Amino acid sequence: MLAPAAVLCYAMRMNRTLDVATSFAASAARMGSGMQIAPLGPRPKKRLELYEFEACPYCRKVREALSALDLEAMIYPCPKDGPRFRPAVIRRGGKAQFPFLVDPNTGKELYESDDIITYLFQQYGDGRVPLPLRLGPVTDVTSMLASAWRPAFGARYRTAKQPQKPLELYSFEASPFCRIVREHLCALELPYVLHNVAKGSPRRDAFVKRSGKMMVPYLVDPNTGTEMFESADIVAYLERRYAE
Ligand SMILES: N[C@@H](CCC(=O)N[C@@H](CS)C(=O)NCC(=O)O)C(=O)O
Repeated sequence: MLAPAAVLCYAMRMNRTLDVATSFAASAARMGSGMQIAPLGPRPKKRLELYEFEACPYCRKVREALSALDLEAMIYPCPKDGPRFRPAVIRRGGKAQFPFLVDPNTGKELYESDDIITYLFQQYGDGRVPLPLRLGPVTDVTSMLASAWRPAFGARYRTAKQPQKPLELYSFEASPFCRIVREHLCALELPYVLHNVAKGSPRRDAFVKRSGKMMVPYLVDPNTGTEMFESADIVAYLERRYAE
């Protein structure tokens, strides 16, 4: 017998409205955390690196912090059974636990979402962690609820061709449309530069100059010269170009 979660996932693949609605529900569970920037501190010279997977509620908390702090990151997706970046985390940190943050500016390598979040706000914010990220069990439970709306997406590896150069995604964590794209990047284990452009981001002007309008998700694939808006089109492109 099919589990209810599997039935829901199958229905979502068939129905774009349901797909978007559940992604909205995931963002709503976190009350829009990761939509707006927080007070910013010093900017890192080198890009941060985050090993994570989309369905992991602890990883979501860290991605919300990156959006709030207007930080770019090199994202190494680590879906279950992923052959590339999971082993890299074990080699580097000693265990398969996610999220795992590497900050090449300070040499810090951290597990534990709360430790990572505190570190990021101390280093790159004003030291104060925003309320939605410092409510302990409430933060964790709402982040789990967000994942629960889309249980099977962005969790498991699907065989894919690897790009020579990492892709780039303009996004912010609370956007339900960005989530749909991140789920596919994650399942296909495609590494990407995450450009956060949450509301209030000083990067928005440069983004609009490049893309022509303020809308996310926006995917750049330097391997093919492709640049595109629209989550459904981006997903179709990723499937066509990289899924095997
Ligand atoms: N207390 C840790 C919990 C992290 C955690 O349990 N992560 C899960 C994913 S949600 C994990 O790494 N599981 C091992 C795996 O996916 O193989 C934190 O807040 O970072």
